[in-house]
Amino acid sequence: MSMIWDTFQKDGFCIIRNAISKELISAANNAIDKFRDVNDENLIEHDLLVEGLLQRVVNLHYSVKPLQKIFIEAMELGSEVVDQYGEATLYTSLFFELGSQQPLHRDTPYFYSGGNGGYMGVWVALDDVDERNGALIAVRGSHLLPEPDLEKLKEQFHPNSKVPPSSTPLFNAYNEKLIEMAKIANLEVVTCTVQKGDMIIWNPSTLHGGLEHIDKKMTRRSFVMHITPKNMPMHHMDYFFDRSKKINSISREYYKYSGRLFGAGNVVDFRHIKQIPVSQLGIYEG
Ligand SMILES: O=C(O)CCC(=O)C(=O)O
Ligand SMILES: [Fe+2]
Repeated sequence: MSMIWDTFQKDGFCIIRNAISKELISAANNAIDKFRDVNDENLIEHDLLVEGLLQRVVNLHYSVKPLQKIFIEAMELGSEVVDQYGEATLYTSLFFELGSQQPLHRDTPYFYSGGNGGYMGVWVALDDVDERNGALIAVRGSHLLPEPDLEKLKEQFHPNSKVPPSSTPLFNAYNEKLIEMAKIANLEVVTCTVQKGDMIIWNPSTLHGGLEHIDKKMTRRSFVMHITPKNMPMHHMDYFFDRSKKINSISREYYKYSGRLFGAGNVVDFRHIKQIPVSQLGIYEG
């Protein structure tokens, strides 16, 4: 098997340099500039920018079309890793211009399929990113750490009650426990310094996060693709912390573009605050 495969298995993540063509990255950046020209006034009015920048925009690829091509190129190049459980489809995406600045975490409590192989994160840089503008960090080998005591954590935050789909205090405590375990195991925190067009793939159990975005004059345009095989059930913390719950099979709606399946939809969500239909935002080709 190749270097990419070996690194992904051993480290729990891998960086693929020059994954996406420079032309496509430019086209995506042009389309995002146009998107902002048209939509900024409305976004500012609804307080959907942070420090003048887009942050945590869910499914921007419905409106900014070159992002769909980025998915195609990324899956082609990363195929041996991303298609290992079945051909990858695009489940959801996240777009950032201001870094996520998220503490180290596993994605599994929010992307839980009941077993291995349901989900992976694929991150593409549209800007050069380093310590100044919120680089992604990942803990080498943390995908192999065992689960902390889930029952104990559950009891601590939701005694005598069910865990809701989203519980920030429980999510934070779960990750803090893992960070502690990673420290004890002496695992290395890697800062992923990347150039535009580079791509990072992570195992859902790999601890990862974003550094502080210090230099706000620099943007950190990045596109994260949350990928799953077709019709993979995806549940949140209510299932992750209760393994007795039955996971039923599902049938999702998809559309096909350039040979790959994309989860169907026609709204873009800004910061989990406001959803705006694509018909209102417009479509941008780059
Ligand atoms: O882009 C980042 O800084 C982190 C994104 C992330 O954690 C995710 O999409 O799961
Ligand atoms: Fe994450």
